[in-house]
Amino acid sequence: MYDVQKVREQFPILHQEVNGHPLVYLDNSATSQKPVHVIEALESYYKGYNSNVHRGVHTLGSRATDGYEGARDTVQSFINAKHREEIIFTRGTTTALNMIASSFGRANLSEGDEIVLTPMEHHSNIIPWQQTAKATGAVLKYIPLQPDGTISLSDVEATITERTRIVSMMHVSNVLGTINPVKEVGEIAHANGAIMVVDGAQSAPHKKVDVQELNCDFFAFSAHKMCGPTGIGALYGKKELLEEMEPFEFGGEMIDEVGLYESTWKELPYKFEGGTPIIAGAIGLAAAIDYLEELGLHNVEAHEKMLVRYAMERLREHEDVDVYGPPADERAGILTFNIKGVHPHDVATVLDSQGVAVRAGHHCARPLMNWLECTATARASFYLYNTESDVDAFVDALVTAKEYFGDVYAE
Ligand code: 7TS
Repeated sequence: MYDVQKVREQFPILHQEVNGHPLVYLDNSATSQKPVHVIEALESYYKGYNSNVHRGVHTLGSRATDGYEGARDTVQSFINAKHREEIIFTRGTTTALNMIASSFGRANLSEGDEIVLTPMEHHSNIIPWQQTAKATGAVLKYIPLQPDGTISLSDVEATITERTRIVSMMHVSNVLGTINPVKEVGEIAHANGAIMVVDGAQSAPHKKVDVQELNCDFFAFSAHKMCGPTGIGALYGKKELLEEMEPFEFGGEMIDEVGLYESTWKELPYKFEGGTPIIAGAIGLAAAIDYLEELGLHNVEAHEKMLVRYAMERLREHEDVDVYGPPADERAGILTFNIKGVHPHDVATVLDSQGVAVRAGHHCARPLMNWLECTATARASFYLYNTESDVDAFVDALVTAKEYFGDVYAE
């Protein structure tokens, strides 16, 4: 295990007061904070070797290229991809999922083919598939949710058929914290001739991911949720699938030959990285991965499990707080809740007045909100630098919110 106080020293942003209280940052599922190691990696790139990549013979250009391509190696080993060219840098999870839906989906789906999703997906794993379904005549099917917000493999078996071409599912729910059995779902998908796409936005930052072990066909994640910068993420795809896909964006950097009427593309991974790539972002992502690996993802996962267990235990005393999703031992460090009769935006506003940052809203998961039969929820999400005293501050602030709204409603 690591020393969480030492870890906190590495995150300058955490050491401030917000509204007269020490900041308690519990909005990590939206984005995480950045350690000095990552901030310094970005600074040293911009101060010392900022240059475009893959082109010049000059020294700064070579250093930038080494940084950028080295980052690809770092991501490859982080998720244990078999080949480095299976790692495509993208703007983030959203872009990666759009690339799959567009480049793979449109080329491989026809009338009546099925795309299987779950109702707990983030909008970025629903809308691209809706668009692809409209363009190809494919149909969307949803694996139903159990009352605790999990899925059962027998429902997966019943939903996936021989007409299913694509199964796309989040690894960990950004709302309920549900951990989906994506390996087992992938086995069922493959047995029916479908591919398995995993949205790893909420898993890669928090647990060890091995794409060969999961045997998924595509895996997407974002750097900003794992101590890295915004504007970069990665798409992993099995080489044989990426090779048969058309590029998603066309222009500089991704071409081989260009004529007036016809052009050809570079080999993987470059055919998917049109334009000047996200150089600083990739360098920042690699620094974030180094940082996470030094702490150990198993330790990060265990730390967050401890926090969510403690938070759920403390909330058990409060019968007027509804917590959604599976039991503490079966979920990631995400806790979505409502105080009965109080709008979650009001809850989040009172929490903010106590220095506690949580998210309120639909969390880009409107179909899941419909399933929960509420329009919005509040959400506390933990990361490697949160502490038990953050949980205490959160619960104390909730009590303040309850008292405040109890008084308001009593008037
Ligand atoms: N998939 C999941 C499961 C997510 O949680 C998110 C972002 C995305 C995809 C999209 O990632 P992006 O980096 O491309 O934006 N989730 C959230 C959230 O829960 N609150 O703010 C963003």
